[in-house]
Amino acid sequence: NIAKRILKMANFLKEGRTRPYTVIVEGNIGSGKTTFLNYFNRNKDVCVLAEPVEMWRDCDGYNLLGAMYEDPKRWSFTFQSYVQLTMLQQHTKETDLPIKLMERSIYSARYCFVEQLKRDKVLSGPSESVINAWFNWVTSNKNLDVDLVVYLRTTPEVVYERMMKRNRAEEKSVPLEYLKSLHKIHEDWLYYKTLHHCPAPVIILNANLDRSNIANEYEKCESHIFNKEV
Ligand code: DGT
Repeated sequence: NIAKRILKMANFLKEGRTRPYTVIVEGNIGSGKTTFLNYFNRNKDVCVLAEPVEMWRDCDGYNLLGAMYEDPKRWSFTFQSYVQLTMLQQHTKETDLPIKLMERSIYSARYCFVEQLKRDKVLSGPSESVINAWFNWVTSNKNLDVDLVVYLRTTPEVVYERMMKRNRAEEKSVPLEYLKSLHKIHEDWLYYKTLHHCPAPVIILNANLDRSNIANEYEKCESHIFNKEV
């Protein structure tokens, strides 16, 4: 075990990395990203960055997540701008640990959610252009590279049931149709790779499994994360 650790560190130093080996965890709403992160939280080599949902619920006292679901036409641009900022903060957050594990990314915010808002004609043309201009600038001028994508693949009906069960106040009115549509976008982006650009190699896990059976699936990607190879 110690030898493995030393080897890993040596590889890390050899690569002369200026940033940690970065893994992003993607998947539909309710696909189990938080559970996945918690599983790896116990490892002392991993800096785990959960999604800043709490910040979205309280930006100077404003619940932007709630506002976005209540009146998407009015608030999606505001919400998306803040999501993009908080994701940028996560991507650029410094750590001395060799591995960084992030819940979602600036990429899924743009490639999945902004895409969805565009398809639903919720974002106006000018609003979309401003979001895109920011996205294009930061992704070209800052190092937001990732090394691995873990795609928690689910079916919309399963995640809809989970979402209803967890009963987050803001998500009460989210229909199954929305999850179906987001599912398709995730599939096209990370499974079929026909939509936008995939920022790193992808590992696909069956995240329909319930909590008692999911550990085996998680173990599948443990070696990819810790040996840092795909
Ligand atoms: P998990 O652990 O897989 O159950 O993850 P969730 O469902 O807690 O996390 P996530 O990112 O799928 O979604 C949290 C809430 O925030 C959910 O209502 C969707 C929403 N959300 C996340 N990112 C964006 C975004 O960029 N745009 C929009 N419109 N909504 C977003």
